[in-house]
Amino acid sequence: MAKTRNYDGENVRIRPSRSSRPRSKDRPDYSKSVTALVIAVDRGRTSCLIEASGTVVTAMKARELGKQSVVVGDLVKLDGDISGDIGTLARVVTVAPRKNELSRTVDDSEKVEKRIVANIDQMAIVVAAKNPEPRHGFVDRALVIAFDQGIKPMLIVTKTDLGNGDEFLKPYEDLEVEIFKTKSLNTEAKSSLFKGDPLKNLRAELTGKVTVLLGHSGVGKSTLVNILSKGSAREIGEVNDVTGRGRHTSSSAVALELNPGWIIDTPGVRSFGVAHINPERVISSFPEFEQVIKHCPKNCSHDEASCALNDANYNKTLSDKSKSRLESLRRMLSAAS
Ligand SMILES: Nc1nc2c(ncn2[C@@H]2O[C@H](COP(=O)(O)OP(=O)(O)OP(=O)(O)O)[C@@H](O)[C@H]2O)c(=O)[nH]1
Ligand SMILES: [Mg+2]
Repeated sequence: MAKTRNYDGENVRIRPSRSSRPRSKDRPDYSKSVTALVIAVDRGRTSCLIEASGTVVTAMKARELGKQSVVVGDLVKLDGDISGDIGTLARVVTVAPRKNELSRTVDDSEKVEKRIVANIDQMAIVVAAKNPEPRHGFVDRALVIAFDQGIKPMLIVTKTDLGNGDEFLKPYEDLEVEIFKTKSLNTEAKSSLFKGDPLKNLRAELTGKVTVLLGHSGVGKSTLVNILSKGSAREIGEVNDVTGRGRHTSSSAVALELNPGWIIDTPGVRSFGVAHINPERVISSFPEFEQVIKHCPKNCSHDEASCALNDANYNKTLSDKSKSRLESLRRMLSAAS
């Protein structure tokens, strides 16, 4: 075990209080610690993959990290027992700066946000064509977050054996967001209806990337990852017949290997935190409107009558596609406010 704390000997029962912790110049040297990828977090325990050796190590956050969160997708440094043997516990001693992160709101007042994943390349927003019913509000909020964080979004419509989802998808057709449809995933493995690989296009899009699946409970995220990732056995839950809602079967996020690439299954989210969205970053995903927005009043929210985007003459010049995209942009900006 690396030499980390000289006060933690077997005979010492009382740990020094926080205030008497060693000052930074005396802190342990972590330069020899090992880099790992966090692939699961469950009640304070993290599963970390040491990519160089393929070992999965269970670790706890070191006290020195304080309030710093450790989430799936984080690149961390591990110290202590990194053998990965059953019963051993390593320590997460540092978390590398994140390129992006997603959080969900914990309570209905939407004040408390809990980080769920970090360092992702793509966001797959999963809705079911039916059971549970898809909701535009959810998709719009997820899209806003993706655009704000610079994460490529895509839409996956599951359960298209129960409905085609076309009506629901209309507002997203002109967004240049890829849409994938899946059906009868729950019976696919047994069904002889499926010749070849019905998920071929989706697999191609996911290969070599880190993709997070986000969606309401019961839309079929875990069902999907079980098919996409060999060796995954995520538990699957029924949708309640009376309420039409899922049962929140998955309780924590888990990254599963795609070889190459990762897919992250998350628990069904009710809502996202959109409090810190930067409208300018969202608009930058719609470059055709950047020019006209320069004529907006100072500090324009782009959700007000005097916004340049509302100019009647300007709107007359727009193609049908641009009109539809502008409508989407507006919906997203108001979803974020
Ligand atoms: N008809 C139909 N049912 C499906 C399909 N995919 C999944 N299901 C069913 O939908 C239900 C919910 O699936 P899960 O995979 O547990 O859903 P989830 O999104 O992981 O839910 P949470 O973990 O609660 O967030 C299960 O009964 C699945 O069998 C599909 O393509 N068609
Ligand atoms: Mg699940």
